[in-house]
Amino acid sequence: MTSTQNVVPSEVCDAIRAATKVALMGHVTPDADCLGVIGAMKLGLEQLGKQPVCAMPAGSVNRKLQFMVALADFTPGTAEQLAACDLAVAMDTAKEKRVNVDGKLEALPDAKVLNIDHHASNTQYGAVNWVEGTRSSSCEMVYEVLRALDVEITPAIATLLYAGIHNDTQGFSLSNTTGRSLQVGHELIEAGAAVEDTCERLNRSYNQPEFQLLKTVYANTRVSDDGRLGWSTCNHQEIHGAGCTAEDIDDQVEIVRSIEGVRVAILFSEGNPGKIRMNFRGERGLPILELAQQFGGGGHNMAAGAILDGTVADVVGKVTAAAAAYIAQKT
Ligand SMILES: [Mn+2]
Repeated sequence: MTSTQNVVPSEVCDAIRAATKVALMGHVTPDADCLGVIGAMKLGLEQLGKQPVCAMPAGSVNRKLQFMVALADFTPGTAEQLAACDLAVAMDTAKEKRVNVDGKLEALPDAKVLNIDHHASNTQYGAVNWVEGTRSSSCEMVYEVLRALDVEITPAIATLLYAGIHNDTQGFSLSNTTGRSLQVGHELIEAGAAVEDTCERLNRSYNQPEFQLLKTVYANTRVSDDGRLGWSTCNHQEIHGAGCTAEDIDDQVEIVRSIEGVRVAILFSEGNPGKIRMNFRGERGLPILELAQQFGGGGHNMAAGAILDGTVADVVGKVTAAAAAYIAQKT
């Protein structure tokens, strides 16, 4: 451990130091960044003698990411345990309504809310907020917090945080990769992060249903005549027919963005009947957050999401028209 940066607001550390029972929560449809912060914070707070309670409504973690739950060794807290917390740390979650807790923050009436996040669109819903839209990941921020609290970065903590940074930067390959994210990655490896095993689990461990779904996303990919808009779809039948669920959809939008010339990539998925989820990605310097916000969504400048009611065909028609107009306006 070499570098320390005095970047964490003192209120963040003060809120954690003052707490006893701490609820740890991320966003619905948890990804590796979300599980990384929950797991690393859980292990770190135990070192400090706190009683962390992880919020994770049953069944919300997909198969591929179960290893992170095992690594952090947590069982989801009960409603009673969550309600007894005096601090709620919401991480990687841009809006209060995206918090992955049954009953949302009202389920924790006595808890002060600490909001730690790297989404530019974060609504600052905490009593204490540390939001930095230029950070690669929430894991990078929680690393700074744990260092500021003098937590020992064990191999398990390092692995959890590395997984989140790796995933949110697509292996340190996206525009959110900064010198600091590489430096934190370096320090996590020095602390014993299991890089090869983790990245194999994240990127090279599809089971047959997940691989089948990839084939569907490839087959359904379309590109606009000018080559700047790409999209794909997977409807309810295709997802469940492959043996997958709504939780298994997220990174497949990378297939669409990988096409040369595509500036906006969208994946439309119907994990739950009539609810069309959209994953938006901006490529080659074109941000898509404003586009996602046209449909009530949110996220990052270059990666965002939204959900609309309807059929896949209706939503695709409406959203691709808006996306084409958006590209014409912005480029
Ligand atoms: Mn994230």
